[in-house]
Order: sequence, then C-alpha cells, then structure tokens
Amino acid sequence: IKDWNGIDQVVLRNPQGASARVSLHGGQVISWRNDLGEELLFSSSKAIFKSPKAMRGGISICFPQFGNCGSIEQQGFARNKIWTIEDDAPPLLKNDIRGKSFIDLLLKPGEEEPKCWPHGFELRLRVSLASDGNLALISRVRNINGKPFSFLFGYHTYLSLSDISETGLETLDYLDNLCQRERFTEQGDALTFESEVDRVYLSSPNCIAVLDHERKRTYVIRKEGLPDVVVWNPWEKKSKAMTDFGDEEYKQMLCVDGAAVEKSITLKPGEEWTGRLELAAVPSSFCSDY
Ligand code: TA6
Repeated sequence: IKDWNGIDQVVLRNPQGASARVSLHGGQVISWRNDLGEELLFSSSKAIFKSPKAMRGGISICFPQFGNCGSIEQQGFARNKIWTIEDDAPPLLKNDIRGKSFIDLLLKPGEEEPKCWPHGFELRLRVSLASDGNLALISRVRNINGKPFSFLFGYHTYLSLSDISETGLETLDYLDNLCQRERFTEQGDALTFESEVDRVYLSSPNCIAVLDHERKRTYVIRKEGLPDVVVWNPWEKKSKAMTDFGDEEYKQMLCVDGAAVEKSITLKPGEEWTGRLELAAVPSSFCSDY
C-alpha cells in the first residue's frame, strides 16, 4: 500500500491478527499491533509524514550516526532515504523466517550520496513478525568498498505507554531463560521517570523490560550486536519545543533504543556486521509468575 506521499508501505500480519507496518521511507516500522489490535509503538499525533524527515515515532534506523555529534545529519541519513524491497536477499539463518511474516529491505548509496560519508555500503533490514506477535529487526551492514569504514547504529524505538509516571525500566538477568519464557530475575530497582531523560547505558544487558503498570503490559527488548541502550523522554519543556510532537505526549512514550553508540563499528572491505532487535509485549502478570 502507499502512504499519502506515494511511498510504499508493507503490512506484515500473523494468523492470530497481530500486524506490523513498515515504510520504505527510512525502513521505518511505523506500527506494531498485538492480536487485539492494540498499538504498541508510539506515533505522535503531530508527526509529519514527509521526506526528508523521519516520522516522529515507530522504530527508525539510525545509521551511520546516532544522535547529533558528527558532521552527518542527526541520527544519520538512512532514516531519511527511500529503501528498496529486496526479493532475493542473501540468506540469514533459517530460524529467522520460519513461521514468520517478513520483508527484506535494502539501502545502498545513491548518486547524490552525502559527501560527509563517502563509503560503499549495503544496509539490509529484515523486519519479521512471528506467530506469537514478536517483532524482530535484523540489520546487516556490508562494506563493499576498497577501504575500511566506521559507523554508529541505533534502533530508535518509541514504545507506547499509558502513563510515563507509572512506568519502570528493568534489566533482566538470564535472558535466554526469559526469552524461552522459563524464568527471569530482576536486577535491582526499576528505573522510574520524573523528568527529562537522555542517557546512554553502556555495555548494557541484552534483555531489558519496560513495565507499563497501568496497562499491566511488559515490553521485553532483546538485542544482539548492540552493546548500548539509549533511554529518552523529552518531558514537558522539550516537548513544547518540538514542532512534530504534542505538548503532553511525553506522558505516553518512552524511547528505548538498542544501539552501538559509545564505540563505533569498523568494517574492513568485504566484512559484514549484524545487529538484531526483538520486541515482545506480554501481560505483566505472566512475567511475575516466573
Ligand atoms: O533517543 C536519543 C536521542 O538521540 C535524543 O538525544 C533526542 O535528541 C532524541 O533521540 C530525538 O531524536 P530525533 O528523532 O528527534 O532525532
């Protein structure tokens, strides 16, 4: 289907009724719904769906920069480009598609590529929706240049919350057990939110939980190849300064971004890097039973 700028969007569905919507603009996931049709990702009511800016919300791909510290545009250019659908993407593990609905996207440098990052790369993104409604994003960056290059990467992920003041963030031990739904152990007290937050947690655990107490929903975020986690909420003052964000909307969102921010990733010619993010939204009662 096309959005109102004529840019293609792909809808993934599973048999239980969960869905995800991916835009070719930026390879951005702009919606993820559970089998009850509830939206799990935040999108601003003031979001601008217009090139060359990323829509405020969903999950945007930040590459080859994260944040605003280099000569490249904020969060890199990948989220502002039009990606293509790749029908014959190089294979990943079979498990990555078994029983899943998925789409493979590709971004390569075009003719008007930014002078500030003149490298030969291929950036692949597979977005898949599993039968249990879990959403997975797998990104692969390949150096097709004669010279090494370095980059940062992030999945800028806006989770939808009922109330930020009723939200906690926890890191979880025993991530494999959690993700196989056997058992998990909480580490220390949950982080709560009372003011603006913009932090990079370095070398963070690979499994993180965000608890929406009011909705009794827990988001479980599992990452691989992404050592850091960026946690962001603009709070009241910054919200008012953003034109594509409602004044009160900071109460209904939290960005928790699996990322490689502190140390850049370097690829030699021919090398490939993979960064994976998996999101689950489960009833909190389910978690406390384990
Ligand atoms: O999530 C971290 C962050 O880079 C923040 O520092 C803040 O600037 C935010 O993202 C805004 O992202 P935007 O989508 O406006 O570029």
